[in-house]
Amino acid sequence: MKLRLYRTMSLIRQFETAASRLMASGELAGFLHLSIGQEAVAAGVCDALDRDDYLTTTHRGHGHCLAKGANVRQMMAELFARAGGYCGGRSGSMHVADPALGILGANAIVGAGVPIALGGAFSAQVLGDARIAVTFFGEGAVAEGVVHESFNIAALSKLPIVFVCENNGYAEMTPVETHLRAASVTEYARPHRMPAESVDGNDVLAVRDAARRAVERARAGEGPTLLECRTYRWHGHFEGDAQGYRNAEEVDQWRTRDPLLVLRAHLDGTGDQLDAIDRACADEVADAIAWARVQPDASPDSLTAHVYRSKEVVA
Ligand SMILES: Cc1ncc(C[n+]2csc(CCOP(=O)(O)OP(=O)(O)O)c2C)c(N)n1
Repeated sequence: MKLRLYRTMSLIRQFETAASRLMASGELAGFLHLSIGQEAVAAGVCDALDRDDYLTTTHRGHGHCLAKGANVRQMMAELFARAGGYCGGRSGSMHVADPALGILGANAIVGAGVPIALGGAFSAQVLGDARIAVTFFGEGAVAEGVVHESFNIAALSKLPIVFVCENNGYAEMTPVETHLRAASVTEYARPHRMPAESVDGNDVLAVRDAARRAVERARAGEGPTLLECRTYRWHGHFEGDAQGYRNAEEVDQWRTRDPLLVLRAHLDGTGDQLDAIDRACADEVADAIAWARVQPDASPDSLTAHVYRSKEVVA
């Protein structure tokens, strides 16, 4: 299990490091928000999920999708805006979806993925299937009303959902201390009588244990849990961000708590195996880039496909 968690984190690290390089060289267009440094949250939470559980994520969601099992080639092709990408090259980095894996979508509107996951949890409850929903959001989303409305509905209806706040200390350029009064996001669970936990988001084992507890509660019909994972992003808010709002010492300090190194410390004596995993993940990402590069561009003719659906009623 620990090696599996390491592999997931290594894959995310390699994928996003490559994406950063591709953006810097001008091969990728648009905005790119990376989660390098936060890999333990994606790996730990998704390890506690089943394949068809629902998931929504944010503008910083590559890691969550990969940890849920997304196809690396299709993820990369989507960043390249190719027709072979997850959404035919239309979504780019910020709106990847894969219904077959329960991934109901990444979402560039802060907080907007939360009620979508709520809908997934509601449908699971109504249909009586065993699925649960997980929604990732940043601490910046906690200032959005829709997040609190979702907490309220989930708690009242005991919906099978886990709210995962990935607290990386900044909402764009704004430090959390200046946009939230509470010392911990978990305080917002209290009025809803919703269980909450705050964990070290750079320790994948701690994240996984807390996620398992929350997932078990959801599956047992005991309702929602709020999980705060305290972590840090190494890169700017987006690639190219000048980062005038923080200093290099702060970033360096968090780099010493690299989630991959934290797990390596738990896996004493397996260095060679872990190095081999890193190499295999690098190869997988290199293969995905080579594949994406030769896919056709998304056709402008298909621009409005899937945007509007008329008449057809879903029973
Ligand atoms: C409703 C809405 N308001 C503002 C923005 C602009 N915006 C994009 S990302 C972001 C900050 C998000 O911070 P957080 O939720 O903590 O996520 P992080 O970027 O740290 O992962 C903001 C304000 C937006 N996309 N949507």
